[in-house]
Amino acid sequence: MTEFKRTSKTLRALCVLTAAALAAPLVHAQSTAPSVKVENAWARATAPGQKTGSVYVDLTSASNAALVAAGSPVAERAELHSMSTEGGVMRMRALPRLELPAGQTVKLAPGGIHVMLVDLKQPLKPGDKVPLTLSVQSSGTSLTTLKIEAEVRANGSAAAHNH
Ligand SMILES: [Cu+2]
Repeated sequence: MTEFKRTSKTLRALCVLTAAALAAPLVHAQSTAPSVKVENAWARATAPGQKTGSVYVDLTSASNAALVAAGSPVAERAELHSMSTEGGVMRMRALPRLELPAGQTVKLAPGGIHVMLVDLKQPLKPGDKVPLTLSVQSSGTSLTTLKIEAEVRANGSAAAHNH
């Protein structure tokens, strides 16, 4: 009698453990939103009448992800662009997506990848904060929107960092 009781207790304990083990991955699956560190977000100041602006930022994703879209209330639309020099000519190309490999800091910087604000509704003045949304896709299909603010810096300080 005593022996039987002990066995059934052990079985019940095993069942509880199995249930906990099965539940754990489900809990993780619910929190797959990519965790992206956003640093050094800034936008270049624009001259009155200038229709486009550029935003730069350092992005570090904890897991493999990709930046797939951007938006800002200060412009009609925001596009992801890459810039390269081919035969002495600067070329700008639209990027459909920017890979963010796990743990790597991807820098959007002058002369390279940037978020281009197209059809600005107002000039970007030094000291202003430009709100920006970044749509990040993790390895699955889910999209997460990051809300960030880019500080507007004068052209002069940008040129100093542009080699
Ligand atoms: Cu551009």
